[in-house]
Order: sequence, then C-alpha cells, then structure tokens
Amino acid sequence: MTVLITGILGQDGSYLADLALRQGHRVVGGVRGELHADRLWRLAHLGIEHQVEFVEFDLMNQASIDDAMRTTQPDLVFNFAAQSSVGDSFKNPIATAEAGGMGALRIFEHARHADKPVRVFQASSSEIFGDITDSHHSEDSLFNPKTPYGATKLFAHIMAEAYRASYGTHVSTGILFNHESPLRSSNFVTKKITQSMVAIKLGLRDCFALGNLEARRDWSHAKDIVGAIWQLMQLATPENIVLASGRLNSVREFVNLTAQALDMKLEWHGEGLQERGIDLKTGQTIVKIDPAFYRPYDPAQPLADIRKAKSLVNWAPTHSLADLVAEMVHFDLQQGTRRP
Ligand code: NDP
Ligand code: GDR
Repeated sequence: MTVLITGILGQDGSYLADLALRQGHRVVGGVRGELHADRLWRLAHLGIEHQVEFVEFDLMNQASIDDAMRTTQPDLVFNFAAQSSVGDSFKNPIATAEAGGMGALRIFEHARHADKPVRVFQASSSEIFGDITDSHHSEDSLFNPKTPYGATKLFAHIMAEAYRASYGTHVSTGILFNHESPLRSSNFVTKKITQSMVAIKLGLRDCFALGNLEARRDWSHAKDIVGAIWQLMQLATPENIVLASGRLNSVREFVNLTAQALDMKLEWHGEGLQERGIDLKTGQTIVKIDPAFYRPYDPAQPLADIRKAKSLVNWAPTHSLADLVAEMVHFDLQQGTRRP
C-alpha cells in the first residue's frame, strides 16, 4: 500500500512512518516548505529519513493538497498536520482554524473525488470535550470546546462524520488524549520539563518557569497511540475512537517524576505565583512560576472512557508514566548540548 502521512516531520507522523515502513509499505510524507537536514531529526533518530519519499503539502493550499494526493495515489492518508499547540491557538486563532479545520476538510474533499478508494485518518483531540460533563468521556459524550484549537478540531471531527454520512467517505478519527515521547516538541509541557531539568542536571542552566502546576493530563506514549491508530485504519468500517491511558496526572507530578528519574530531590515551597521547586542537594531554585505560561482558558481534562478502543483495536497502553518519563529523560541526557 501507499501511505501518505501529513505532518510527517512531527512526533506522530515520524512514529507512524516507522511503523508503516516496517510493515513493508511505501511511505510518502507531506511537508511544507524547504526540506533541510535539521527538520529531519525525528526521522533520522528512527533511522528512516532515507526510506521516506517527500511531497510538498500545505494545509492552507488546496492546490498543494490536490497535487500531493494526485501524484501519490495513496491507499491510506494519515492527517497529522495541524497547528498543534493549544497555547499558540490563543495567539493565532485564524491560522489554527484555517490549517486544522479547512485543511482537514480539503483532504476529505479530495478523498471523496479520488479515482480509487482511499481511507483517511483524522487526528481529533480531547480538547473537543471542553468542560467535564461526565465521570468518563467517550466517543458519544458532549463536545463543547472552549479553546480556538479545540473548536478547530471539532469542526474537522464533525466534517469527518458528515463525509461518512453524506458521501460514504472512509474517514476515521482518533479522539486523542495527550501523548508524549522523546520526539515531542519542546513547546509542550512534558518535553519542556524533561529538557529543562536535564539541562539543569548537566549544569547548562539554573532554572526554568512553568504555568499551571495543577493542570492534569492523560499522558500516553506516542508509540502506543500510533500503533492503535494503525489498527483502527485496518478496520473495514470507519470509526471514531477515544485513545488514552485512562490515568490523569498533574504537571507537578510530572516534574516530580522527572526529578526522580534524574536522582534529584525536589521540594516545593510557597504558594501561587510565589511557589518554587527547590533542589534539596544544592538549595537552588530550579522551578519558578511565570504567569506568561498560564492560558486565558485551560479546561480540565476529563477521564477517558477507553472501552471502545479496547474492544475494537485491542487497545492496551504498554508504558507507565514513570517509564515514559524515564525514556524522555534518557534521550535528553544523551542529546546533552545537541538539543533539537
Ligand atoms: P506535531 O506538532 O509534532 O506535528 C504537527 C505537524 O504538522 C508538523 O510536522 C508541522 O509541520 C505540520 N503542519 C503544521 N501546519 C501545517 C500546514 N499548514 N501544512 C502542512 N503541515 C503543517 O504534532 P503531533 O505529532 O504531536 O500531533 C499530530 C496530530 O495529532 C496533530 O494534528 C495534533 O493536533 C493531534 N493531536 C496530538 C496530540 C498529542 O498529544 N500529541 C493529542 C491530540 C491530538 P512543520 O514541521 O512544517 O511545522
Ligand atoms: P495540551 O498540552 O495543551 O494539553 O495540548 P501542553 O503540554 O501544551 O499543556 C498541558 C498542560 O500543561 C499546562 N502547563 C504548560 N503547558 C505548556 N505548554 N508550557 C508550560 O510552561 C506549562 N505550564 C503548565 C498547560 O496549561 C496545560 O494545562 C496537547 C497537544 O498535543 C494538542 O495537540 C492535543 O490536542 C492535546 O494535548 C490533547
């Protein structure tokens, strides 16, 4: 099969490319703009940068999407491309919506008119739930997003359902909760924490700042999530499934686990914006709070109901949060000063 992956230079696209290549498929990656070597660091880390074909692909540009789909003739399309930062979506709501919302629609529209049957995966997000309305949130829960990013993802999610119902297009969605890995980009909180604390451990910096320490997220390993997405796309009928670990942990707990993995003893002092994380061995403040990292709106993440994923794609997360943190820390230590 030919597999077209949009957003192949990102975290999920890289892992999916690795998985599809290992299964013997032709992998074409959609990339926007010039492709220089440092943009390939994730694929290079997986040792697959020379096995992937690349095609120009910009979600903002219908012609580029049509050209990419026409020249590639994919059997499967994984749409991972998007402005993927919730935080940045407050600063750039229009660009977020144009890329993540209209971009996804442009792909569905091409799939509807494609010469041969094509299956599309759309990366939906737990941000489409908005506020907590149930003890556990499933594929059938109320969608009530409160962030520009969440609203954008909901537009694409509902369009996927509309294309299935109206045109019979084979579009599946994964309602993905947070998933992390050594290949996570450093504007997300987990990678920011592991990278910053490793730099402190190596004596490369003194301290770093975070926003809301009490925010709780369901963090899985990206490799687990991508494996389930692949299984989902092998099903004869298109589906929506929630993919998550079923655990919730706070940002503070993630910092504590990172300290443990680095053999640092961390103690918290003070409250609110004055709170500090102190390294007990050195007495040095290593974590501060900066209001700049708080969001105008930061909906609490609900607990995920993962029963459908368990029954449809045999979903079973294989990494504990401590394992995930240890793997990210190990990677960042190996990178040392060569930080991607
Ligand atoms: P990343 O941010 O790592 O990757 C996103 C990719 O999208 C980047 O390679 C980026 O390319 C590309 N991209 C952005 N804008 C455009 C555009 N206009 N045209 C073409 N490509 C574009 O995200 P992840 O791999 O973590 O996430 C994959 C998808 O899953 C995203 O859609 C995200 O919103 C969604 N998701 C992710 C979750 C997570 O926890 N990781 C959870 C829920 C949903 P470039 O390199 O050029 O910037
Ligand atoms: P999120 O991930 O917004 O859930 O989106 P992120 O890691 O950015 O934030 C998680 C939580 O941590 C809090 N936080 C901080 N966040 C960042 N980025 N930087 C900080 O310094 C910081 N301090 C505290 C945030 O307020 C938030 O509550 C991710 C993305 O992968 C989306 O694409 C995806 O759809 C959702 O997960 C599910």
